[in-house]
Amino acid sequence: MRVGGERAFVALGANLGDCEATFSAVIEAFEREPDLRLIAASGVYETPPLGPPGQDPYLNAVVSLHVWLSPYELLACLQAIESGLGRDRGPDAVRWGPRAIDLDLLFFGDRCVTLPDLEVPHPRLHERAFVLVPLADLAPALVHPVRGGTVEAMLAAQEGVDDIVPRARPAGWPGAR
Ligand code: A4P
Ligand code: MG
Repeated sequence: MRVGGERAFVALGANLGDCEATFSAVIEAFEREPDLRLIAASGVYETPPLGPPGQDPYLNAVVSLHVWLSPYELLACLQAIESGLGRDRGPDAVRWGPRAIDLDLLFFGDRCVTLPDLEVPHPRLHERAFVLVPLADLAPALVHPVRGGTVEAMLAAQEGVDDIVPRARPAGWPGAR
């Protein structure tokens, strides 16, 4: 049995193309990675878009992983999966605009990372119901290492939670464990 490693939480978001198929493909991609293991997956939710107007609703979910990678290596792995699934990061890509898939690293153990292209915990997770609702499926008692509150407490402070609707799990989507 492999020892060591860290527990990480990753948020999935998508609102372009066949988002359910994309979510299934993310799970398959994680299962192919030699240096991580999928531990659990939240429910899948339809959420109102945050960002520029005129976007379709998003599908959102969170998974927990056990990883034998550094935070930076995990980010590179997430970005490679995004690219493989058609994520456009070109100069025309709009911040908070529609995307085929967005994989955000929420937590990496209780580590705090501040690099030019990686901040962990994710700097906006505490203000996003579309992250906190699925995260609370997996880890309601998890404590934010910088802010100090639990996921459940951060969720209780959010508006718009009632607009987040559970969806049927896509094909191949794991059960919450
Ligand atoms: N980066 C830094 N820290 C991290 C981290 N912890 N995880 C850097 C992932 N990436 C991190 O990200 C821009 C850069 O952030 C990356 O190159 C990486 O080096 P991006 O994914 O290219 O850009 P973005 O997603 O447009 O920007 P941002 O600020 O990450 O946006 P968010 O916070 O991901 O929001 N509405 C709903 N309902 N559901 C959603 O999922 N998502 C967004 C995007 C907007 N509205 C949404 C949703
Ligand atoms: Mg992002």
